Amino acid sequence: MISKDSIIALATPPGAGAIAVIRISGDDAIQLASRFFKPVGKKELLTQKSHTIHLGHIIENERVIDEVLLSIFKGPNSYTGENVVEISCHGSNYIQQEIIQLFLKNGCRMANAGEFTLQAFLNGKLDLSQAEAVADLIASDNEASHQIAMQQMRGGFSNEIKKLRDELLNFASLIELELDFAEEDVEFADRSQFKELLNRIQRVLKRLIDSFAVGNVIKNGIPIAIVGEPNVGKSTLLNALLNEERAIVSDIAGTTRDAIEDEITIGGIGFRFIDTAGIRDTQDVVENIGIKKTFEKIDQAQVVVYLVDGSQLSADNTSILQTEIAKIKNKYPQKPLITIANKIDLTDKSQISNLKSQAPDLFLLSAKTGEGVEELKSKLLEFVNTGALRNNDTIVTNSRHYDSLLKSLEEIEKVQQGMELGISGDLLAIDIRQALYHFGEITGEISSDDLLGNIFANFCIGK
Ligand SMILES: Nc1nc2c(ncn2[C@@H]2O[C@H](COP(=O)(O)OP(=O)(O)OP(=O)(O)O)[C@@H](O)[C@H]2O)c(=O)[nH]1
Ligand SMILES: [Mg+2]
Repeated sequence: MISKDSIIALATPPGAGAIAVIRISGDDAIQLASRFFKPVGKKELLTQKSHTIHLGHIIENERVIDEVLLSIFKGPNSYTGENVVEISCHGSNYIQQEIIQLFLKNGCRMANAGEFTLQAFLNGKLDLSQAEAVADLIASDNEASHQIAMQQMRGGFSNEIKKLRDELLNFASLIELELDFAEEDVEFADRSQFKELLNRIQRVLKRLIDSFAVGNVIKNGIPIAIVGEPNVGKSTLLNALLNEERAIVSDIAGTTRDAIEDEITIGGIGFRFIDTAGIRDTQDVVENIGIKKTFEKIDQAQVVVYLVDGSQLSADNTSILQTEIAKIKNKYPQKPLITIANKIDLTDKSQISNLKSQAPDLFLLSAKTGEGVEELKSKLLEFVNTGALRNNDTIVTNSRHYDSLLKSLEEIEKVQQGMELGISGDLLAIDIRQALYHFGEITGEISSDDLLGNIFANFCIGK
């Protein structure tokens, strides 16, 4: 997988811009650049120090392509660990392409997606989970996902895993050593210390595994389903939350048939709102498919917003409302539920105060005028359990890591059971090795070309 070619790619987004950055990495990167770069100053590029920037021109056969700033980073003190050159040129498509073509004609090859970061991993600049965090960081579009990616990139997560792996490795070697002295019946590995370590590892693994539930929703946006009977104003509420005419609104019951989703950021956290088909008994085949989908969306949602038409509610039918709510609550006992009376702009004052005393949990708003929509956003934020985030705990967002953590836990629990049953050291050692293997998968101490190919294929070119 390691190639000795110098690789080149545009590091900034494709298209015209004020400037563009072209990156070259490889042993020959600086040598190559010096052939086509004429510095404004006297000193040759090859004699310049690492981590310096130089003004000059990119010249092909006497033709000046552009005036550029060229930065050099000498390996191993560079992003990839190899020699790296970054050319900041003017951001015209034409200039970008001319410069890239020039280097391609002269010994560089086009970088694959994520290849710079792959090199960094192969050269030990980052471990695998840190490299993956680089992609997450680039993809993060809100404060919460940014914070998690930053923490992972700094190695918070892998340091924790590596430390435990080292301790476990230490015990594994002691137990394996005992096997060499089987006749003498010696015990190098202190069993009570080992039990204590296993318990500690189990606790950490469980915490990390649990954090995935939070991590996953933060990365993908917390799903909130907006449900209720037809015409109560679900689509109007979606539009009000998104501040955009996203869904069709009409006074015809059964307007929305397919679930409509979109994301916004509230208080630094991404939310994904799902407008659904109104729930009712109907003969319409298409509408029924939509209603079936509504229940699927409730299943997937983190919070359910149940909407009723407040102007149709009178003090004596709040009991009907309560039974409706009870139905949903019974069906989804674990789901946080917010019940909303919409259209309070049509509801008269005395009725509003009536509702407030009859059903104190009822949230009152008008999707049409926007009254109460901001308060709803704050309430949604409260509902989201981001305690872990606030505490700055490590949060797992990557399903590959999640998978390896589950497998590690399974093996650790096998070792624990084995210890309880007093199984022989050689059997114990096998399970410990398995656990170590899954730990190593996370940080990349254990990796295959297939796995690396998969991970880095999801990166942008130039990173
Ligand atoms: N006055 C008033 N009218 C509203 C309010 N919210 C929605 N409406 C109106 O109620 C009607 C139905 O709104 P929709 O948003 O389409 O209702 P829905 O719940 O999505 O309906 P379905 O998609 O059919 O299930 C439309 O005429 C809206 O303009 C509100 O807060 N006040
Ligand atoms: Mg609708």
